[in-house]
Amino acid sequence: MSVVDEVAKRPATRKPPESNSAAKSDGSAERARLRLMMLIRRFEERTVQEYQKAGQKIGGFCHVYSGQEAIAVGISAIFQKGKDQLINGYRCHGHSLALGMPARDCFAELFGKATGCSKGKGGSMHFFDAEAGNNGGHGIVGGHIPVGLGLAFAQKYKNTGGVTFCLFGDGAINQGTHNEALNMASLMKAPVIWIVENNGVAMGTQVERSSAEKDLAERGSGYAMPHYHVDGNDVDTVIEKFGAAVERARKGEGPSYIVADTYRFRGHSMSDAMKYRTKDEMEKAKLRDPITLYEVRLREQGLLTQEQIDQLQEEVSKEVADAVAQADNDPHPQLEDRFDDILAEKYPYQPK
Ligand SMILES: Cc1ncc(C[n+]2csc(CCOP(=O)(O)OP(=O)(O)O)c2C)c(N)n1
Repeated sequence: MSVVDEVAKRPATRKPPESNSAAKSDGSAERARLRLMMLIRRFEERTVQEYQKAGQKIGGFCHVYSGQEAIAVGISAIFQKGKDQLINGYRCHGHSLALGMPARDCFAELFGKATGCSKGKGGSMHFFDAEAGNNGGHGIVGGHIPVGLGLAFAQKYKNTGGVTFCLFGDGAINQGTHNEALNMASLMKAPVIWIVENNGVAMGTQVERSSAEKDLAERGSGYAMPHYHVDGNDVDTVIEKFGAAVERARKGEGPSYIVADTYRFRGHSMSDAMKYRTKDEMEKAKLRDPITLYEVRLREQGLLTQEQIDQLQEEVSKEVADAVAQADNDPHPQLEDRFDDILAEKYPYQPK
């Protein structure tokens, strides 16, 4: 029996939230969300293939997002462009696609091309789109958390009505930056949503071995802010629960701390053989695949047929294949431009 059939057999664990209910919907938003999750998955699986090609087509570290798609897509459903901000760690492909970055700009960045979103100089960990409010991926674990606070402080100071989504992994919550930023955010009532993407493991270290307090949401209680877990594999739940935190922040009531429990299907980065995971654990995780769960739900609600789902899959595969072909044909940056955009001012050490 296929995983899809097996998931379909199981009783629904929850009803979709009211605000998102099929009765009130013509299904177009739900179909778009499923398509976006599929696009991210296909993008990531193709990234793995491209990374493994000879000739170092993709240089440096590369961390894929397969399995965590419901979080990025849920955020994109409530993110207000032109108003809200997002900042992330290094596992940043999914959020960038979800906020509308074209797959071609992403592949071009991975391939080090001048047409990439960071002009080919950032690579996998530095997908950026300032205009879209995407303040990008950051490689130092926990390093971007205070920057997220700064974005939120600016929103409050300038009274923009926007909120900041600041995402980080379970491995980042033991950094000192996390403590300082949460404390200040609460004192300032900054409009920030702290989001722990808890995939249970930091590189190969299980969360039980790195955090003394096993209930990660409890971290928020020490800073007097609402704190809770959500099922990070259920896109409807993400929209509902993150949406509540966003409303609170927009009303000036301050930050929230949300732990989105999820799973990553691939290794930490490309060089990870995942020896810390058992076959049994992986098999169980497949039954909670966010894309399969949503496909089953939309089929049950009569919003999509299996044929239409297959059609969506074909569409995203083509979109990804076309993006790779375009990025392959794009030029590399010019040698004389190599020091541009490194610093806001002119790079002082430029060789003559
Ligand atoms: C300050 C710092 N220490 C160590 C590293 C090496 N490192 C890179 S990723 C990582 C694990 C982070 O895991 P987590 O925050 O859970 O994110 P996930 O990969 O699960 O998304 C570590 C220790 C780093 N990049 N920065």
